[in-house]
Amino acid sequence: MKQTAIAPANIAFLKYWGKKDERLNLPWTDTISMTMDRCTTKTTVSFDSSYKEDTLSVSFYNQQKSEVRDQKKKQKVFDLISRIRTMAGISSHARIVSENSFPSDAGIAASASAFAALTVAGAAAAGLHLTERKLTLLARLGSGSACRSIPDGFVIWEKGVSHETSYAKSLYPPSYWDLFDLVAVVDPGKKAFSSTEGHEYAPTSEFFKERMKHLPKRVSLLKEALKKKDFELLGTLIEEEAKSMHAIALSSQPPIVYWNDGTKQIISCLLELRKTHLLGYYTMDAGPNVHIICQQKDAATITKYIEQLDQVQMVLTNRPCEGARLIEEHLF
Ligand code: 2P0
Repeated sequence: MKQTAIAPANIAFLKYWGKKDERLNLPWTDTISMTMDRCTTKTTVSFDSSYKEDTLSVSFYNQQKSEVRDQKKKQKVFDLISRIRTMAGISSHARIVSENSFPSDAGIAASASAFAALTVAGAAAAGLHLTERKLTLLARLGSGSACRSIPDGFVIWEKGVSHETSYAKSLYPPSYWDLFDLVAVVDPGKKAFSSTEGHEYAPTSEFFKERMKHLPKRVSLLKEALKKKDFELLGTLIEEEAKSMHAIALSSQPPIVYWNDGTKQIISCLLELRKTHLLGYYTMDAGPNVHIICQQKDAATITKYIEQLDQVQMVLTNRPCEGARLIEEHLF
């Protein structure tokens, strides 16, 4: 059977950085994120006895479809498909075709949206009827952050203590709060260290244990900020968390420096704007691009300022959205 799903990327307010269990992608802390409507992956999966092997092709916005050359990533996709096959008790091979809504040179990690869409389409194509919670467990095995792209809007990934207990769920629907994530792209290039390497090195930082001490309090304050819609508290926590994660990366062995001149230029600009009560708070993933979290009323003005910076190549405007879901339109 053939099924297609669409899934958004997500931006972590509280970060997954370091794995308690590398095989199961179990995080050390609960993490909290927001889905991103402008950055999505659409994936069609079909299982058919006429296929001789599993195949995968991927395309980005405005580009031709191509084979995935990164063998490790490809293997992770096929591993997830094999797991789905086993769960469904089928033996046919799969054809997987995937399309990203954002340009490949935007420097935005596609693994969260990609594995979320693959999980939802793959499970349905194999005839499985899984709960949202079970889908998040499966997506997590493909890529940790992908579990947060299955539920809607504002999402928590409970760290859990085992495969069954490390799942994601929605805290609030997308319409709960008019927040924006303006992604200021400063470097579209491939990063020197993958997230998976960053996770592996994180515990070597002398500050890792210190970070662990602060996380439970930050998790509860962040939940509080969301509950009360306290934007200044939310922004302050988001920035504290981004600095904490990047301090770990910088001080790990080997050290990882994700920031570049553009990152610093944007942070300086946001701090200047804050003096004029224009509130945009920064966070970065495993790369130099800056996600600016702001309220709807300020999004256009902040975008105008950020677009004028010489290091900024483009700004992608995202709002919270529904999580991964099946759609009718197939890619082949
Ligand atoms: C996060 N990141 O919470 C953190 C912040 C990047 C920076 O989760 O090895 O692609 O596939 O489980 O999920 C990116 O790491 O890692 C990530 P794997 P993943 O969003």
